[in-house]
Amino acid sequence: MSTSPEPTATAPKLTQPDIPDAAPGPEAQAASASQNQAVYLRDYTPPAYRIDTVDLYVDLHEDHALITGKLTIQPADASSRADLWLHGEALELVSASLNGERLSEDDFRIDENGMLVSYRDDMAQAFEFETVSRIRPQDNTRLEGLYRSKNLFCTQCEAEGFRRITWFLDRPDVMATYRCTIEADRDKYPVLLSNGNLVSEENVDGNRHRAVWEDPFRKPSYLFALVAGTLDRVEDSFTTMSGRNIDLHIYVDPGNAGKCRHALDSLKKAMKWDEERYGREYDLDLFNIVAVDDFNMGAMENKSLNIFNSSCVLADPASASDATFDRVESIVAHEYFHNWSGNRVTCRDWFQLSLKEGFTVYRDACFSADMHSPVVNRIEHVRFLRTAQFAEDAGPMAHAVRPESYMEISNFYTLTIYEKGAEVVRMIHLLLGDELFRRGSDLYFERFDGQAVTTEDFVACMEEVSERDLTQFKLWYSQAGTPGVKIKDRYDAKTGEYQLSIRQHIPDTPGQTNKKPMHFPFCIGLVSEDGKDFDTNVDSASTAAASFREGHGLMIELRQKEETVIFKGIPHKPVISLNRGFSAPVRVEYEYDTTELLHLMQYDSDGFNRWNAGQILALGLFDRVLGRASAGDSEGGGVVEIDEADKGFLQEYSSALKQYLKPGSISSQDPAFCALLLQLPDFSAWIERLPQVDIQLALSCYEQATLEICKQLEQAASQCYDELASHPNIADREAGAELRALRNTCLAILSRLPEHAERAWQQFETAQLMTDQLAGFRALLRYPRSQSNRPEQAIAAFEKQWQNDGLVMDNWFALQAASREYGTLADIKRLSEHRLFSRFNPNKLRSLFTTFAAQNWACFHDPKGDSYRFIRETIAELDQTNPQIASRMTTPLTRWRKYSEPYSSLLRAELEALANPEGETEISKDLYEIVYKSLQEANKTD
Ligand code: B3K
Ligand code: ZN
Repeated sequence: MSTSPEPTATAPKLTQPDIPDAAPGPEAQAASASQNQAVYLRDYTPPAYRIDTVDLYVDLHEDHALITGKLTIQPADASSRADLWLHGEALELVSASLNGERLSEDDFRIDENGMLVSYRDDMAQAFEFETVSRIRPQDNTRLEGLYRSKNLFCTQCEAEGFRRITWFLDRPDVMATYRCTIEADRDKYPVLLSNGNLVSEENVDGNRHRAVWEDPFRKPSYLFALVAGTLDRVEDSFTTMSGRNIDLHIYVDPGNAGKCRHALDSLKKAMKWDEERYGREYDLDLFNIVAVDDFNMGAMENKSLNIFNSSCVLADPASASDATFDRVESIVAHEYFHNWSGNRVTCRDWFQLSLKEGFTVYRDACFSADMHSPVVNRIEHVRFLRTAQFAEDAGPMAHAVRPESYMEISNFYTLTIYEKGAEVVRMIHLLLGDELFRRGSDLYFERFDGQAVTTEDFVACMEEVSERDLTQFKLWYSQAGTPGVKIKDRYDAKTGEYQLSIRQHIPDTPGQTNKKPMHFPFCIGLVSEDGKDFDTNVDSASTAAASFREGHGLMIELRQKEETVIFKGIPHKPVISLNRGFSAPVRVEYEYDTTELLHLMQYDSDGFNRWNAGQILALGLFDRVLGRASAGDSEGGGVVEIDEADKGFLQEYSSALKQYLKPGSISSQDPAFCALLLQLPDFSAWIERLPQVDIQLALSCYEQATLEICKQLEQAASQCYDELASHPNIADREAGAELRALRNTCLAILSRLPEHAERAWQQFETAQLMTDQLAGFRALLRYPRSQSNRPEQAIAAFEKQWQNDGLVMDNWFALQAASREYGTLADIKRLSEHRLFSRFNPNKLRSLFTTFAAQNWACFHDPKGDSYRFIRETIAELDQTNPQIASRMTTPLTRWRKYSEPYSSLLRAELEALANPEGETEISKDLYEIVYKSLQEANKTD
């Protein structure tokens, strides 16, 4: 394959994408997206048949499983005489019968997407359709449908995995009640689980047993689940607001029962919170969670049988970091919240995915905010959104919160659907206020209970209760791209009038140009010289409506391309605090000077904007250093240095930061909030804002600028680090988490400086909690071999200590993969051969390869292109076993337009190589869509 840095000729497979302009015919429509065809929202038609009941018999054996699916079906319209389409992939049909009569091969047609049963008269009313098929869960490396994870059988059906278990109309608007019988060897698979209630269990011949489960709630097929294996069970219970007792069970690999307490506590907190905040009570008598090691994502909300990646359930203080504890809490809550936002009320089609995901992320974010610090939680969410979702919105995969089309729905479990979708719900909440939002969500849950609906239906409930017209607001669902909001201000000292001119702009994205202005809440404050907010009197000459929102201050509603807001009676020029609490997911552009930002950093009553002011200051420094290095201002050009003006800036900026390092301030301020203020923007957060970037030059500028800031903070950070060591709560898992966040931020600052390797080693070696051990390890991995042998010692010691704990070892792989010193391409290759690494385990693949490609800027973006080639070869290989993982791993390559030469052409060449595999190798639909879209000309409409 070509390794040339020059772009190769346009790839033939990509110039002829099989994307129809016209609506696909009914069969293709029913078949969803067949190979490389797009499905369009505009083509949605309701199914021709309903499936009312499903009776599954799953007979599990070591080398195959036999699935009998008995469906009661009826036509949606008895006069339609339509053929019956059923999805089915990788199924070997043994027999099919209709109303008890075995069908012959003339009665149906099978292709790689499913089966088309010819119409006959007894399909005009309810009929029974039964299939028997053979599948091979043991060979299912895609981890979709029914598969094996170690000695366990388990399922993952969302979005389109059920069709890999049995023939079915596998779309979310087909809702049925399910009965599932599982039969398996009694010794190997003592635990047999499915959705709903256990109806019976019995032994059968041949040392086998079976269990029958029934779920009384109608559900789409993507919520079906099944588990069979040897598992330990941890039990608890919850009493609902109406006094019902719910059994809570977590099933884990033998030996892990001691790591479930936190997940159980989180579940109970989530159940209570949903009752209090949304009036939603759990509806069955049993709630099960099963932890599995091989899982493509975090977790899955199957009705009453959530299946989790074990990394999102198991937590104990010695082996799980504080971040893991928080992640477990929020994912357990997220999946539980889906019981209403997703399961009881589900999506009509997959274009509506954000209906359940955006809303549920919003719900889990509010839950976590209530459990911990709201401001810290908000900053963490926004930091992630601005870095990763904004990048997605600016890249080739940009799509609306409700996309118009897709080839492979698995590619649309994106940050836009999840995180931006959550921001959209947050904005509705803000626009309506607490009371109306709650009335709107009550109406939504009550009106659509048991139905499969759309984002339009959700917004309509909000409109109805508030008597507001949200037509323009709904553009957030249909227009992709991050709006920019440019602000200019003018103060007139004579009249005391302060005027804001606000202009919004929504960038073009692939397939979408000339966008309309959006409607959104924009919270602002006018900060006076003494640091207090001015009482704001908005003049009636303003074009935007203004109102007050508890906790957010003044909320302006922007609707037009240009708006003017005038404030009266302002005695001196204020410092404007914009988009408080990140009230809208937009890019704000306003020319602040350093003094104003330092003022906001110190006084803004909005904690989010205090943090944000500090970030803008650091980003400004990075921009200036890069600007000079790129322009060659410094002698010889390309030289990265801090100039005299920056030195003054560094003094001022670091003394503002130092107030968060004063031990005295720790008792008066939230230490986790202080930690966030002290954390400089990530490299990726910085470059996301830049139009095009020379990666290695930008990286040098970033390293140099952060080093200078850290030097200024060294003494204060060192003192703060030492003093926190003796804080009485520092080693307490729960009460000490925020203190450790600050202390480990100090360590991260110090680890930029050569003198502190020993301190990092000390922490690493003596740590009792995983948070501290990992922070020490991460800090050590900054030190080059030439400076210290401690990092090598730590790598060996960590492996020795944790080699029997796969989840902890994921960190070991990931931290090395992200390190510029210990994550070189040679290291990555060596680690990929490590005895504890597995090419079939998604956690391991993400830890090593995805971390390398997405976070190791120094080693991945090697100007010779060797790392790019290695990752491309890895992706191509993985595409043959697990296309979902391969497709996700491709994201860093798709950003090729963002980088200057030679990186840009090198990345593009690798994408073209992916599109044109050698020989007979076929590329998956998952990977094809990503590669095709990222090579398509920017802004070309489909
Ligand atoms: N709904 C699942 C995600 C399914 C992803 C399928 N490729 C987890 C969640 O968002 O809760
Ligand atoms: Zn979800």
